[in-house]
Amino acid sequence: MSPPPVDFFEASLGTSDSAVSSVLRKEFVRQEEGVELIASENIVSRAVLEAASCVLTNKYAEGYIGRRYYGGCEPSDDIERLAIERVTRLFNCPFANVQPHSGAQANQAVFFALLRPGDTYLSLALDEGGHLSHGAPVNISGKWFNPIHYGLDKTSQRIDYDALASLAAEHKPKLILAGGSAYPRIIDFARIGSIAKDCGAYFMVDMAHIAGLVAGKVHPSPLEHADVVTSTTHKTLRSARGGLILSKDEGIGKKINSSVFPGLQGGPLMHLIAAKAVGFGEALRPEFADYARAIIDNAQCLAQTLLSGGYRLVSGGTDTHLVLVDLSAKQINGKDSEESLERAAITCNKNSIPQDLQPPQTTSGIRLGVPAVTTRGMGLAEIGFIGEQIVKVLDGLASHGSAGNGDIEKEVRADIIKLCKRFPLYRHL
Ligand code: DSN
Repeated sequence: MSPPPVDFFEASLGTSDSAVSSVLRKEFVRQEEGVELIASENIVSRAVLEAASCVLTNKYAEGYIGRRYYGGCEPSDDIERLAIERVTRLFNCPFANVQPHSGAQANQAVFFALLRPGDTYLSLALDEGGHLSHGAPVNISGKWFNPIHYGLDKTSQRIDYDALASLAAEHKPKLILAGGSAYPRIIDFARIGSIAKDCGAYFMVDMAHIAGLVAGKVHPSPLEHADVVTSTTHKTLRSARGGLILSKDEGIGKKINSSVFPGLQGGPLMHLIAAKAVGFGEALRPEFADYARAIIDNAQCLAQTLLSGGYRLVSGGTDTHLVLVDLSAKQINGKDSEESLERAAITCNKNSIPQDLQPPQTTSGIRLGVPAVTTRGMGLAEIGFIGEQIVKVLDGLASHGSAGNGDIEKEVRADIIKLCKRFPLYRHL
């Protein structure tokens, strides 16, 4: 006998599709019971989560406010207007495009607006903290353009600005790109902006990782110096998953708009623009600055705990939300460390370190970030405890070989789950 038909408009996901629903339940438990240290992840509010699954998922709204290619777009216009008004206020600039589906697409849109195929630009090398979409050979940004990479000073492991200036003088790039995904230090935007000016290049900053720190005013803003700034919206900024482009120059803004649509994308994801608007609204509230400050304090605490436990950090520490642990002296690699920590309910990612001798699938480092645990309300006591557990697990790996020390992993896992129970996530789920 076939099962009774479900009520299309009323049946919950659990009733309508138990297969998907049970996997989502598993993911919720994974998020709630574990410590999330992936530096690019965070946990959104219930309000952002609700908006992300709102009725705008049903709507096509190709075009821009007041200039759509479909009827019925008045609420979409209202939502996009709210998102733009909030985010331009948050970052104090006149132009925003909130339609990019992701940070990589936001970067593509800037390249499409300001560069021609084959043009030269400078960016931070991927294995020194940069990003795939900043000119990696496998990415469109590396295949269709001519990226020249600057890197870090070998001793300080901070950006070598003198070498960057020499590269700019030598190659006369059309654009200089700053920002990355595993660089733990404040970037000197003023210095790179002036190098760009000297060689007549656009200055672009990808602030995806630090956007929430900038919004919370605990990190310098690139907008004072850059012609164009891209970001994701879901990392430290803690809004819905997606991308964003900002500029203080309305002329560049016009080019960016045509580049995003119709240049690269079709219909904007209006439900996610609604959710971005909610997140931007949260970031405008005074308590967001407290959260941003707590991220810095927690990252410093994690760095200190790992250093005290005998682990080396790239550049010796952090100014931001993340630390990059150099495991090479311990004879363990990033892949085994990521896996061993995951068995202990601590999630992070393997990451190349400068001059890494291991391939990217193995790496000699792990990247750890504190935005998600900070959002949960964990403070210095909890972060210190988590840092000690990481040291225990990694020491276990160093003494037991790549399979790790199962007893320690089990013991840490139990303690981490106990800790996480004190910081519950969404109670309505
Ligand atoms: N995947 C993001 C990160 O982890 O940094 C960047 O795209």
